[in-house]
Amino acid sequence: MRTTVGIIGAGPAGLLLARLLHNAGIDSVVLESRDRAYVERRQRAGILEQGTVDVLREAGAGERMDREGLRHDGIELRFDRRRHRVDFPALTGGRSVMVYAQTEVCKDLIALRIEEGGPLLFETEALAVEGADTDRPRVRFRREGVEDVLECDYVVGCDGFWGVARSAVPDGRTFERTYPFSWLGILADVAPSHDELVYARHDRGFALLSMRSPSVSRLYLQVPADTDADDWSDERIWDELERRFETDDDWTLRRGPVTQKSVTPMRSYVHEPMRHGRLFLAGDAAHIVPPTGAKGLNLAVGDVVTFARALAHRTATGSDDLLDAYSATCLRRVWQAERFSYDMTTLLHTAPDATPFEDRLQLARLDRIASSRAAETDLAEAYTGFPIG
Ligand code: RFL
Ligand code: PHB
Repeated sequence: MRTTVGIIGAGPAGLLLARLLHNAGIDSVVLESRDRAYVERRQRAGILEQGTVDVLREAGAGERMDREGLRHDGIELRFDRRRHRVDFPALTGGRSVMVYAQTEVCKDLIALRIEEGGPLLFETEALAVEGADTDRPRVRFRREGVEDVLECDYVVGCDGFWGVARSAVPDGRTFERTYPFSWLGILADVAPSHDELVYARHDRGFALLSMRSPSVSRLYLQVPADTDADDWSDERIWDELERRFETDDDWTLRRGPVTQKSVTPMRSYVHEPMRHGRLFLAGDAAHIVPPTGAKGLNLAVGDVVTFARALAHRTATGSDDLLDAYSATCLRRVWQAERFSYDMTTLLHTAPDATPFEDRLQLARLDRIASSRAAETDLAEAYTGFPIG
Protein backbone atom coordinates (compact mmCIF):
# COMPACT_ATOMS: atom_id res chain seq x y z
CA MET A 1 0.00 0.00 0.00
CA ARG A 2 1.17 3.52 -0.80
CA THR A 3 -0.14 7.00 -0.02
CA THR A 4 1.00 10.60 0.35
CA VAL A 5 0.09 10.95 4.03
CA GLY A 6 -0.24 7.98 6.36
CA ILE A 7 -2.43 8.96 9.31
CA ILE A 8 -2.36 6.82 12.46
CA GLY A 9 -5.53 7.17 14.55
CA ALA A 10 -9.15 8.10 13.77
CA GLY A 11 -9.81 10.37 16.71
CA PRO A 12 -10.73 14.01 16.01
CA ALA A 13 -7.13 14.83 14.95
CA GLY A 14 -6.76 12.02 12.40
CA LEU A 15 -10.28 12.32 10.98
CA LEU A 16 -10.13 16.10 10.56
CA LEU A 17 -6.67 15.89 9.00
CA ALA A 18 -7.95 13.39 6.43
CA ARG A 19 -10.76 15.81 5.55
CA LEU A 20 -8.47 18.86 5.27
CA LEU A 21 -6.05 16.96 3.03
CA HIS A 22 -8.90 15.68 0.84
CA ASN A 23 -10.11 19.27 0.40
CA ALA A 24 -6.56 20.27 -0.61
CA GLY A 25 -6.39 17.43 -3.17
CA ILE A 26 -3.86 15.40 -1.14
CA ASP A 27 -4.51 11.67 -0.64
CA SER A 28 -4.15 9.89 2.68
CA VAL A 29 -4.87 6.57 4.42
CA VAL A 30 -6.20 6.47 7.99
CA LEU A 31 -5.37 3.45 10.18
CA GLU A 32 -7.44 2.98 13.37
CA SER A 33 -6.95 0.15 15.86
CA ARG A 34 -10.54 0.18 17.22
CA ASP A 35 -13.82 -0.48 15.46
CA ARG A 36 -16.14 2.24 14.21
CA ALA A 37 -18.74 1.86 16.97
CA TYR A 38 -16.08 2.26 19.66
CA VAL A 39 -14.68 5.44 18.10
CA GLU A 40 -18.17 6.92 17.68
CA ARG A 41 -19.22 6.21 21.27
CA ARG A 42 -16.11 7.17 23.25
CA GLN A 43 -17.46 9.87 25.59
CA ARG A 44 -15.02 12.76 25.90
CA ALA A 45 -14.84 16.46 25.11
CA GLY A 46 -17.84 18.72 24.83
CA ILE A 47 -16.64 22.24 24.07
CA LEU A 48 -15.53 23.59 20.69
CA GLU A 49 -13.69 26.90 20.62
CA GLN A 50 -14.77 29.56 18.14
CA GLY A 51 -11.71 28.74 15.98
CA THR A 52 -12.59 25.01 15.94
CA VAL A 53 -16.16 25.81 14.90
CA ASP A 54 -14.83 28.00 12.05
CA VAL A 55 -12.43 25.24 10.89
CA LEU A 56 -15.17 22.58 10.85
CA ARG A 57 -17.47 24.87 8.86
CA GLU A 58 -14.76 25.74 6.32
CA ALA A 59 -13.95 22.02 5.97
CA GLY A 60 -17.60 21.34 5.08
CA ALA A 61 -18.08 19.39 8.33
CA GLY A 62 -20.22 21.88 10.23
CA GLU A 63 -23.72 21.26 8.92
CA ARG A 64 -25.11 19.12 11.76
CA MET A 65 -23.04 21.05 14.32
CA ASP A 66 -24.78 24.25 13.21
CA ARG A 67 -28.18 22.57 13.49
CA GLU A 68 -27.73 20.66 16.75
CA GLY A 69 -24.82 22.33 18.57
CA LEU A 70 -25.56 24.80 21.35
CA ARG A 71 -23.86 28.18 21.13
CA HIS A 72 -22.73 29.33 24.59
CA ASP A 73 -21.95 32.96 25.33
CA GLY A 74 -20.59 32.42 28.83
CA ILE A 75 -19.84 30.17 31.78
CA GLU A 76 -20.65 30.48 35.45
CA LEU A 77 -18.02 30.37 38.20
CA ARG A 78 -19.40 29.23 41.53
CA PHE A 79 -17.50 29.67 44.81
CA ASP A 80 -18.30 30.57 48.41
CA ARG A 81 -22.01 29.96 47.57
CA ARG A 82 -21.72 32.87 45.07
CA ARG A 83 -22.42 32.81 41.34
CA HIS A 84 -20.45 34.83 38.81
CA ARG A 85 -21.16 34.77 35.06
CA VAL A 86 -18.33 35.39 32.57
CA ASP A 87 -19.78 36.98 29.42
CA PHE A 88 -17.58 35.88 26.49
CA PRO A 89 -18.82 38.10 23.62
CA ALA A 90 -18.76 41.22 25.79
CA LEU A 91 -15.18 40.56 26.91
CA THR A 92 -13.67 39.23 23.65
CA GLY A 93 -15.24 41.29 20.89
CA GLY A 94 -17.98 38.79 20.09
CA ARG A 95 -16.38 35.37 20.55
CA SER A 96 -18.27 32.37 21.94
CA VAL A 97 -17.95 28.57 22.17
CA MET A 98 -20.11 25.67 20.95
CA VAL A 99 -21.34 22.74 22.99
CA TYR A 100 -21.16 19.84 20.51
CA ALA A 101 -19.79 16.52 21.67
CA GLN A 102 -16.59 14.96 20.38
CA THR A 103 -18.61 11.81 19.59
CA GLU A 104 -20.72 13.84 17.16
CA VAL A 105 -17.70 15.56 15.56
CA CYS A 106 -16.19 12.11 14.96
CA LYS A 107 -19.46 10.68 13.56
CA ASP A 108 -19.77 13.60 11.12
CA LEU A 109 -16.14 13.28 9.95
CA ILE A 110 -16.39 9.50 9.54
CA ALA A 111 -19.56 9.89 7.44
CA LEU A 112 -17.81 12.47 5.21
CA ARG A 113 -14.75 10.25 4.81
CA ILE A 114 -16.89 7.33 3.71
CA GLU A 115 -18.87 9.58 1.35
CA GLU A 116 -15.69 10.93 -0.29
CA GLY A 117 -14.37 7.37 -0.65
CA GLY A 118 -11.13 7.93 1.24
CA PRO A 119 -9.46 4.90 2.87
CA LEU A 120 -10.32 4.65 6.58
CA LEU A 121 -9.31 1.25 7.96
CA PHE A 122 -10.82 0.32 11.31
CA GLU A 123 -9.49 -2.57 13.40
CA THR A 124 -6.08 -1.94 11.88
CA GLU A 125 -3.31 -1.45 14.42
CA ALA A 126 -0.15 0.49 13.63
CA LEU A 127 2.80 -1.38 15.12
CA ALA A 128 5.65 1.00 14.33
CA VAL A 129 6.76 3.96 12.24
CA GLU A 130 9.99 3.22 10.36
CA GLY A 131 12.35 5.37 8.31
CA ALA A 132 11.02 8.69 9.63
CA ASP A 133 14.33 10.34 8.73
CA THR A 134 14.22 9.10 5.12
CA ASP A 135 12.12 10.26 2.11
CA ARG A 136 10.02 7.10 2.36
CA PRO A 137 8.67 6.68 5.89
CA ARG A 138 6.59 3.54 6.47
CA VAL A 139 3.93 2.44 8.92
CA ARG A 140 4.03 -1.24 9.81
CA PHE A 141 0.53 -2.40 10.77
CA ARG A 142 -1.58 -5.48 11.51
CA ARG A 143 -5.02 -6.10 9.99
CA GLU A 144 -7.07 -9.27 10.42
CA GLY A 145 -4.05 -10.94 11.96
CA VAL A 146 -1.79 -10.18 8.97
CA GLU A 147 1.14 -7.74 9.06
CA ASP A 148 1.59 -5.28 6.20
CA VAL A 149 3.36 -1.99 5.39
CA LEU A 150 1.97 1.40 4.34
CA GLU A 151 4.54 3.41 2.38
CA CYS A 152 4.14 7.17 2.65
CA ASP A 153 5.67 10.53 1.83
CA TYR A 154 4.70 11.74 5.31
CA VAL A 155 3.34 10.09 8.44
CA VAL A 156 1.21 11.93 10.99
CA GLY A 157 0.84 10.30 14.40
CA CYS A 158 -2.69 11.16 15.57
CA ASP A 159 -2.78 8.07 17.79
CA GLY A 160 -3.39 9.68 21.16
CA PHE A 161 -1.43 9.48 24.37
CA TRP A 162 -1.04 5.67 24.32
CA GLY A 163 -0.13 5.37 20.61
CA VAL A 164 3.08 4.18 18.94
CA ALA A 165 4.12 7.22 16.86
CA ARG A 166 5.73 9.22 19.68
CA SER A 167 8.28 6.50 20.34
CA ALA A 168 9.66 7.03 16.79
CA VAL A 169 10.72 10.62 17.67
CA PRO A 170 14.19 10.14 19.18
CA ASP A 171 15.97 12.57 21.50
CA GLY A 172 12.71 14.18 22.56
CA ARG A 173 12.14 15.99 25.81
CA THR A 174 9.04 15.53 27.88
CA PHE A 175 7.47 17.86 30.41
CA GLU A 176 4.94 16.32 32.73
CA ARG A 177 2.80 16.88 35.77
CA THR A 178 0.29 14.58 37.38
CA TYR A 179 -2.36 15.65 39.86
CA PRO A 180 -3.49 13.94 43.08
CA PHE A 181 -7.11 13.84 41.89
CA SER A 182 -9.31 12.56 39.03
CA TRP A 183 -12.72 13.38 37.59
CA LEU A 184 -15.69 11.09 38.08
CA GLY A 185 -17.90 11.85 35.07
CA ILE A 186 -21.53 10.90 34.51
CA LEU A 187 -23.97 11.16 31.65
CA ALA A 188 -27.58 11.51 32.80
CA ASP A 189 -30.93 11.56 31.03
CA VAL A 190 -32.10 14.83 32.52
CA ALA A 191 -32.35 18.40 31.25
CA PRO A 192 -29.30 20.47 32.30
CA SER A 193 -29.94 22.37 35.54
CA HIS A 194 -28.49 25.55 34.06
CA ASP A 195 -28.34 26.87 30.50
CA GLU A 196 -24.56 27.42 30.65
CA LEU A 197 -21.64 25.42 32.07
CA VAL A 198 -21.05 25.81 35.81
CA TYR A 199 -17.50 25.47 37.20
CA ALA A 200 -17.76 25.15 41.00
CA ARG A 201 -15.00 25.47 43.58
CA HIS A 202 -15.99 23.98 46.94
CA ASP A 203 -14.11 22.94 50.08
CA ARG A 204 -15.22 19.36 49.33
CA GLY A 205 -13.74 19.58 45.82
CA PHE A 206 -14.44 20.76 42.28
CA ALA A 207 -17.66 20.06 40.37
CA LEU A 208 -18.65 20.81 36.76
CA LEU A 209 -22.07 20.95 35.19
CA SER A 210 -22.03 20.48 31.43
CA MET A 211 -24.44 19.07 28.86
CA ARG A 212 -24.76 17.13 25.64
CA SER A 213 -28.21 18.28 24.51
CA PRO A 214 -31.31 19.99 25.96
CA SER A 215 -32.25 16.63 27.54
CA VAL A 216 -28.86 15.11 28.46
CA SER A 217 -26.59 16.38 31.25
CA ARG A 218 -22.86 15.73 31.63
CA LEU A 219 -21.52 16.25 35.16
CA TYR A 220 -18.13 15.81 36.82
CA LEU A 221 -16.90 15.54 40.42
CA GLN A 222 -13.33 15.85 41.65
CA VAL A 223 -12.43 12.54 43.38
CA PRO A 224 -9.17 11.11 44.77
CA ALA A 225 -6.76 9.79 42.11
CA ASP A 226 -7.28 6.09 42.94
CA THR A 227 -11.10 6.16 42.87
CA ASP A 228 -13.10 3.20 41.58
CA ALA A 229 -16.29 4.43 39.86
CA ASP A 230 -18.18 1.42 41.27
CA ASP A 231 -17.72 2.83 44.79
CA TRP A 232 -20.00 5.70 43.83
CA SER A 233 -23.72 4.86 43.74
CA ASP A 234 -25.91 7.19 41.68
CA GLU A 235 -27.44 8.58 44.86
CA ARG A 236 -24.04 9.32 46.38
CA ILE A 237 -22.99 11.15 43.20
CA TRP A 238 -26.14 13.33 43.10
CA ASP A 239 -25.87 14.11 46.85
CA GLU A 240 -22.25 15.17 46.43
CA LEU A 241 -22.98 17.27 43.32
CA GLU A 242 -25.79 19.00 45.17
CA ARG A 243 -23.50 19.99 48.03
CA ARG A 244 -20.74 21.30 45.79
CA PHE A 245 -23.12 23.38 43.65
CA GLU A 246 -24.92 24.93 46.66
CA THR A 247 -25.73 28.66 46.40
CA ASP A 248 -27.44 31.30 48.49
CA ASP A 249 -30.33 31.63 46.04
CA ASP A 250 -32.98 29.07 45.07
CA TRP A 251 -30.95 27.27 42.35
CA THR A 252 -31.63 23.53 42.36
CA LEU A 253 -29.95 20.51 40.76
CA ARG A 254 -32.18 18.27 38.62
CA ARG A 255 -31.57 14.54 39.06
CA GLY A 256 -32.18 11.81 36.49
CA PRO A 257 -31.14 8.30 35.45
CA VAL A 258 -27.36 7.91 35.13
CA THR A 259 -26.50 6.18 31.82
CA GLN A 260 -22.66 6.23 31.97
CA LYS A 261 -20.07 6.58 34.71
CA SER A 262 -16.26 6.73 34.44
CA VAL A 263 -13.12 8.07 36.11
CA THR A 264 -10.61 10.21 34.17
CA PRO A 265 -7.11 10.85 35.51
CA MET A 266 -5.68 14.37 35.24
CA ARG A 267 -2.37 15.00 33.53
CA SER A 268 -0.32 17.78 31.94
CA TYR A 269 2.19 16.51 29.37
CA VAL A 270 4.17 17.93 26.43
CA HIS A 271 6.58 16.14 24.11
CA GLU A 272 9.10 18.32 22.26
CA PRO A 273 9.72 18.43 19.37
CA MET A 274 6.51 17.39 17.63
CA ARG A 275 8.37 16.26 14.52
CA HIS A 276 11.17 13.98 13.45
CA GLY A 277 12.04 14.02 9.75
CA ARG A 278 8.84 13.13 7.89
CA LEU A 279 6.96 12.01 11.00
CA PHE A 280 4.72 14.63 12.64
CA LEU A 281 2.84 14.27 15.93
CA ALA A 282 -0.60 15.87 16.39
CA GLY A 283 -3.12 16.08 19.24
CA ASP A 284 -2.91 13.90 22.34
CA ALA A 285 0.00 11.96 20.78
CA ALA A 286 2.14 15.01 21.57
CA HIS A 287 0.43 16.72 24.49
CA ILE A 288 -2.18 16.29 27.21
CA VAL A 289 -3.97 18.94 29.26
CA PRO A 290 -6.22 18.39 32.27
CA PRO A 291 -9.83 18.81 31.04
CA THR A 292 -10.63 21.84 33.25
CA GLY A 293 -9.84 24.30 30.45
CA ALA A 294 -11.72 22.30 27.74
CA LYS A 295 -8.69 22.54 25.47
CA GLY A 296 -7.62 19.00 24.41
CA LEU A 297 -9.71 18.58 21.29
CA ASN A 298 -9.17 22.20 20.27
CA LEU A 299 -5.39 21.76 20.44
CA ALA A 300 -5.65 18.66 18.25
CA VAL A 301 -7.59 20.73 15.68
CA GLY A 302 -4.92 23.47 15.73
CA ASP A 303 -2.13 20.95 15.10
CA VAL A 304 -3.74 19.30 12.08
CA VAL A 305 -4.77 22.64 10.55
CA THR A 306 -1.13 23.76 10.88
CA PHE A 307 0.11 20.54 9.24
CA ALA A 308 -2.43 20.62 6.39
CA ARG A 309 -1.57 24.26 5.60
CA ALA A 310 2.16 23.50 5.67
CA LEU A 311 1.82 20.53 3.32
CA ALA A 312 -0.47 22.44 0.93
CA HIS A 313 2.15 25.22 0.93
CA ARG A 314 4.85 22.71 0.05
CA THR A 315 2.71 21.23 -2.73
CA ALA A 316 2.02 24.70 -4.15
CA THR A 317 5.49 26.24 -3.81
CA GLY A 318 7.96 23.39 -3.23
CA SER A 319 9.07 25.14 -0.03
CA ASP A 320 9.53 23.20 3.24
CA ASP A 321 9.46 26.39 5.33
CA LEU A 322 6.09 25.79 6.98
CA LEU A 323 6.73 22.08 7.55
CA ASP A 324 10.04 23.00 9.19
CA ALA A 325 8.22 25.49 11.42
CA TYR A 326 5.45 22.97 12.34
CA SER A 327 6.73 21.97 15.77
CA ALA A 328 7.57 25.49 16.95
CA THR A 329 4.29 26.90 15.58
CA CYS A 330 2.19 24.27 17.36
CA LEU A 331 4.16 24.32 20.62
CA ARG A 332 3.64 28.03 21.12
CA ARG A 333 -0.13 27.53 21.19
CA VAL A 334 0.19 24.25 23.12
CA TRP A 335 2.05 25.96 25.96
CA GLN A 336 -0.61 28.70 26.20
CA ALA A 337 -3.23 25.96 26.57
CA GLU A 338 -1.04 24.12 29.10
CA ARG A 339 -0.73 27.30 31.14
CA PHE A 340 -4.45 28.04 31.03
CA SER A 341 -5.47 24.44 31.82
CA TYR A 342 -3.06 24.33 34.75
CA ASP A 343 -4.34 27.68 36.05
CA MET A 344 -7.99 26.60 35.80
CA THR A 345 -7.19 23.29 37.49
CA THR A 346 -5.33 24.83 40.43
CA LEU A 347 -7.91 27.63 40.68
CA LEU A 348 -10.85 25.27 41.12
CA HIS A 349 -9.65 21.99 42.68
CA THR A 350 -8.87 21.40 46.34
CA ALA A 351 -5.48 19.71 46.69
CA PRO A 352 -5.44 17.08 49.46
CA ASP A 353 -2.44 18.80 51.09
CA ALA A 354 -3.64 22.41 50.59
CA THR A 355 -3.03 24.68 53.57
CA PRO A 356 -5.67 27.15 54.83
CA PHE A 357 -3.45 29.89 53.39
CA GLU A 358 -3.65 28.33 49.92
CA ASP A 359 -7.43 27.94 50.24
CA ARG A 360 -7.75 31.66 50.92
CA LEU A 361 -5.50 32.49 47.96
CA GLN A 362 -7.75 30.38 45.70
CA LEU A 363 -10.80 32.32 46.83
CA ALA A 364 -8.93 35.59 46.34
CA ARG A 365 -8.06 34.59 42.75
CA LEU A 366 -11.73 33.82 42.06
CA ASP A 367 -12.82 37.07 43.68
CA ARG A 368 -10.32 38.91 41.48
CA ILE A 369 -11.83 37.38 38.32
CA ALA A 370 -15.30 38.32 39.55
CA SER A 371 -14.35 41.93 40.28
CA SER A 372 -11.73 42.91 37.68
CA ARG A 373 -12.62 43.21 34.01
CA ALA A 374 -8.95 42.72 33.12
CA ALA A 375 -8.72 39.41 35.04
CA GLU A 376 -12.04 38.24 33.65
CA THR A 377 -11.03 39.17 30.08
CA ASP A 378 -7.88 37.06 30.42
CA LEU A 379 -10.02 34.02 31.27
CA ALA A 380 -12.58 34.72 28.51
CA GLU A 381 -9.88 35.14 25.83
CA ALA A 382 -8.18 31.89 26.81
CA TYR A 383 -11.43 29.90 27.14
CA THR A 384 -12.78 30.97 23.74
CA GLY A 385 -9.40 30.08 22.21
CA PHE A 386 -5.95 31.13 21.06
CA PRO A 387 -5.40 31.79 17.33
CA ILE A 388 -4.18 28.87 15.18
CA GLY A 389 -0.77 29.31 13.51
P1 RFL B 1 -7.70 10.49 20.52
O1 RFL B 1 -9.09 11.01 20.56
O2 RFL B 1 -7.17 9.79 21.71
O3 RFL B 1 -7.61 9.54 19.25
C1 RFL B 1 -6.49 8.71 19.02
C2 RFL B 1 -6.95 7.55 18.15
O4 RFL B 1 -5.82 6.74 17.81
C3 RFL B 1 -6.19 5.37 17.94
N1 RFL B 1 -4.94 4.61 18.13
C4 RFL B 1 -4.39 3.82 17.17
N2 RFL B 1 -4.78 3.53 15.92
C5 RFL B 1 -3.98 2.69 15.20
N3 RFL B 1 -2.84 2.13 15.68
C6 RFL B 1 -2.43 2.39 16.94
N4 RFL B 1 -1.32 1.85 17.41
C7 RFL B 1 -3.21 3.28 17.75
N5 RFL B 1 -3.10 3.77 19.02
C8 RFL B 1 -4.15 4.56 19.23
C9 RFL B 1 -7.14 5.37 19.13
O5 RFL B 1 -7.98 4.22 19.15
C10 RFL B 1 -7.92 6.65 18.87
O6 RFL B 1 -9.07 6.43 18.06
O7 RFL B 1 -6.65 11.64 20.16
P2 RFL B 1 -6.82 12.99 19.31
O8 RFL B 1 -7.44 12.70 17.96
O9 RFL B 1 -5.52 13.67 19.39
O10 RFL B 1 -7.92 13.85 20.07
C11 RFL B 1 -7.66 14.37 21.33
C12 RFL B 1 -8.96 14.49 22.13
O11 RFL B 1 -9.65 13.25 22.09
C13 RFL B 1 -8.70 14.88 23.58
O12 RFL B 1 -7.73 15.89 23.65
C14 RFL B 1 -9.99 15.39 24.26
O13 RFL B 1 -10.94 14.37 24.35
C15 RFL B 1 -9.67 15.94 25.63
N6 RFL B 1 -10.87 16.39 26.35
C16 RFL B 1 -11.45 17.60 26.07
N7 RFL B 1 -10.99 18.38 25.09
C17 RFL B 1 -11.61 19.53 24.76
O14 RFL B 1 -11.16 20.25 23.87
N8 RFL B 1 -12.73 19.98 25.41
C18 RFL B 1 -13.28 19.26 26.40
O15 RFL B 1 -14.32 19.67 26.90
C19 RFL B 1 -12.63 18.04 26.79
N9 RFL B 1 -13.13 17.29 27.77
C20 RFL B 1 -11.44 15.59 27.33
C21 RFL B 1 -12.59 16.07 28.03
C22 RFL B 1 -10.94 14.34 27.61
C23 RFL B 1 -11.53 13.58 28.57
N10 RFL B 1 -10.96 12.31 28.79
C24 RFL B 1 -11.70 11.13 28.87
C25 RFL B 1 -9.53 12.14 28.64
C26 RFL B 1 -13.18 15.33 29.00
C27 RFL B 1 -12.66 14.09 29.30
C28 RFL B 1 -13.35 13.34 30.40
C1 PHB C 1 -17.65 18.23 28.85
O1 PHB C 1 -18.79 18.66 28.52
O2 PHB C 1 -17.36 17.03 28.78
C2 PHB C 1 -16.65 19.18 29.37
C3 PHB C 1 -16.92 20.54 29.36
C4 PHB C 1 -15.98 21.44 29.85
C5 PHB C 1 -14.78 20.97 30.35
C6 PHB C 1 -14.49 19.61 30.35
C7 PHB C 1 -15.44 18.70 29.86
O3 PHB C 1 -13.89 21.86 30.86
